[in-house]
Amino acid sequence: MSEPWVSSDSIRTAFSQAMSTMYQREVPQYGTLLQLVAEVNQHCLNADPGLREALRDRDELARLGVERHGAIRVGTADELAFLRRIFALMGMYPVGYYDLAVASVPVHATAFRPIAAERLQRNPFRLFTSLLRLELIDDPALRQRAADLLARRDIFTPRCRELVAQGEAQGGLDAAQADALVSAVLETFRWHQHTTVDRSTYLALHQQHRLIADVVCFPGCHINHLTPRTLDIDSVQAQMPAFGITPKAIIEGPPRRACPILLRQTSFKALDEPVHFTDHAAGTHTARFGEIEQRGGALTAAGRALYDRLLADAGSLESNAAHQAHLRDVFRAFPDDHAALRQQGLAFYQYRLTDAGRAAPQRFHPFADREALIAEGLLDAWPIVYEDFLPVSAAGIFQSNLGSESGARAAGRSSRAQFEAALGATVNDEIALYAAAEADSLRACGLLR
Ligand code: OOG
Ligand code: NI
Repeated sequence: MSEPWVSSDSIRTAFSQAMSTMYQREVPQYGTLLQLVAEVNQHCLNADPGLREALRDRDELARLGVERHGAIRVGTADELAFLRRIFALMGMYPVGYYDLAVASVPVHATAFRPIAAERLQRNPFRLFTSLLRLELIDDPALRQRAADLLARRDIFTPRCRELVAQGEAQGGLDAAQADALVSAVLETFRWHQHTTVDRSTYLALHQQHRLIADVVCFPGCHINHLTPRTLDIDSVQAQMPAFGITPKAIIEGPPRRACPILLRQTSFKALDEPVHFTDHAAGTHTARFGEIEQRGGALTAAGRALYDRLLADAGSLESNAAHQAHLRDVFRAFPDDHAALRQQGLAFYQYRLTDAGRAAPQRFHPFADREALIAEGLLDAWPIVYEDFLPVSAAGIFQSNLGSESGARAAGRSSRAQFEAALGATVNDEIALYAAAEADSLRACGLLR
């Protein structure tokens, strides 16, 4: 029997394409960044036929050009919880908890993303979604003012609310409803030149923290960046100025490595955009930017602990060249070949039988020596791509747009339980997801019971 409903994958794809088109129109520099990334990716593929083959072999080539992620920021539990319901219809679920208060940014966050490997394969789009922590505003009058403004707004259209309820009741959306949902959601994420406050309220909130003004003073939660994937982030960073784009000072995340791990990111500075206040005063607001990312392998809890320790030891230097050189030094302590990463249990891998392996089924059993099978060409191991975010990097991205890139990365109190209460659900544990994907692949090879 054929399902009357459109698949959540195709709603997510339509949504991410519509967001990309809208954002290129709203932020023309983002279109330029996309062009630069496409050129660099093409260059990498031409220069390295082995890489092209490996990507094609894993069905990665076709999705190389599509956006990987975007980010939004909301103000209330109701907004966050309703977003969760919208994204569920698009096959995106909350994964991970990110506390940015540790970096003096008054938000905590999750990423709504596909979970199953084949869903990520169809379309990997995800949204980093932050919730403002009003309790971190110390002036009580201003905190109340912000809460009142948030209580008064509805960032979702009535049609959007209706479609989500319908989708949940039916267990899906038909083609016309899916189109209507995408259009309705765009309305929430588009840019609004007209703020909901007078100039002095904006300035007071802005002075408390620029992010608070960004979340509280608008009728929607504008998408603040989109992020394509690049095969060579160092090259894009170096070429940005020639394309009229000013990059943030340093590339966040681990250094360039033979075996890339986790996630490297850089962005261009947010634009000053004209806005209008309710008292007819005019001003500018700085929120929206463009970002690129290069993803490597997912790390186990042990690998992640090593990464966090080395990153904390390294600190961050002013110039990108000096920072990267220093990182490369510090990260000598992180093994950089796949066999070592596997044997020391630092990274997750996807296993599969080679043709020769399929011809020797007796070699595959739970006690088999995996590394020997790999060495003999019977077993293929490929790093599982890290699909999540990094709190220190996210803080660096936030801060580059708050004008304080070297801002203190002080400790604060984390409140995952409070975030989950607002969300109305628990967030998935990303490490458990990678571990399950690795275990599934081993089981399919007969290497695990
Ligand atoms: C989100 C910043 C975090 C990333 O890629 O780490 C982020 C924001 O600025 O709202 O998107
Ligand atoms: Ni981002």
